[in-house]
Amino acid sequence: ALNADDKAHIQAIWPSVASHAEQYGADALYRMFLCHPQTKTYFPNFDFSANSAQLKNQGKKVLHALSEVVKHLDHAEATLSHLSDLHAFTLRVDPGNFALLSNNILVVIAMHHSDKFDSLTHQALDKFMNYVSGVLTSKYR
Ligand code: ZNH
Repeated sequence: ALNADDKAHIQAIWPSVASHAEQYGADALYRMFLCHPQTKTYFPNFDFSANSAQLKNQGKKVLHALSEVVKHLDHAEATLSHLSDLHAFTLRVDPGNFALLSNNILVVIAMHHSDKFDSLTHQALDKFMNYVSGVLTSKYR
């Protein structure tokens, strides 16, 4: 679970991320699709080209969901309950794919904020993405 230090590191860097939600989200998805083409299968009829309107739209949704969790770090399950149902029951995304997107989100944040991305922030964000992924895949059976 996230400790007080993790939470402090996440909250310290997150405003820099949230103010570029659409761009960072779209970039992270673009890189995930590029490096792991199998993840494209969940998005039929999708425009995977860099900066496409669909990439931006989906990227913004994903990052906004993460921002909501950052606002309620002690209540992630409740905050993500609807998305947890959606991913488990409707989308049925292979749980392994969450780590792929998570890593690409970290890469994009690190590229843009290398000054703030020290090792403890890296660790905290990694734990955060693991935590969110765990909640989003908790209803699978
Ligand atoms: Zn997901 C959707 C989030 C991961 C796939 N997503 C979605 C949304 C959101 C999210 C917010 C929207 C919803 C509504 O609209 O209601 N995701 C998310 C997050 C994460 C994720 C936060 C992590 C962390 N996903 C994921 C993955 C995948 C996915 C990994 C695969 C690969 N999603 C998806 C899909 C969808 C979604 C397919 C649907 C889309 C449409 O509809 O268009």
